[in-house]
Amino acid sequence: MKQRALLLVDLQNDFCAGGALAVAEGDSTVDVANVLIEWCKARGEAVVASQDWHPADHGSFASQHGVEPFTQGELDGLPQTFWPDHCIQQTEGAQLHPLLNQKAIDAVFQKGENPVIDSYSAFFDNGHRQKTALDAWLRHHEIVELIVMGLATDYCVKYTVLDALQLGYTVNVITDGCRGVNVNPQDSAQAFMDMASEGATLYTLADWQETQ
Ligand code: VGL
Ligand code: ZN
Repeated sequence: MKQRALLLVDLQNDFCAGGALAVAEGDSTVDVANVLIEWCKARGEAVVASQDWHPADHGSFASQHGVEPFTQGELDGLPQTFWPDHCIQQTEGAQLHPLLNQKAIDAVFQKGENPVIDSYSAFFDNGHRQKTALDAWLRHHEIVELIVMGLATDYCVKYTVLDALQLGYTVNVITDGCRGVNVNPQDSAQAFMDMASEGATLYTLADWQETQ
């Protein structure tokens, strides 16, 4: 049987209620994650997570440039949205959500450590210059199909899914396990359309459980 893994994207305190870059209803994704974790574990499938993990002086932070959060600029020659300081290494905000069933996670892959470039995808930085260990880990475990959900729909989920498709994985996205930043109101809807048009299959959790 082909091997499958659940990939939980950035289910961290700073993207949830009270966090530095809180996403509306971000916390609601944790219940979906815990259901999927049980579902995957019951089938012997792997569970992995990504973690946004920035140094305090990360170049994606508006504070480093003297500009307001959510403004647009450039970083390392790439267009960049400047964010509030978030997911700083070793801080509470960078920790995975306390209600997430973390014991069940087989491996966590950190990203965004390099201060001069942002890293939305769990696989590569935004310039595709450096790769995390995630692809090698998945290949080592002969995983060819992913179930992806997490935060945020319009940034880290979207770019993780697009890279996974380019790397050749079959990708299923659980839409109600995702929430977006929505700098523009339609960003999450557009992100789901982009993922689907590149080849991802979209499911609600209920659809997924019914059809698999
Ligand atoms: C994210 C903005 C900045 C995300 C991370 O996890 O989607 N978004 N850093
Ligand atoms: Zn970040």
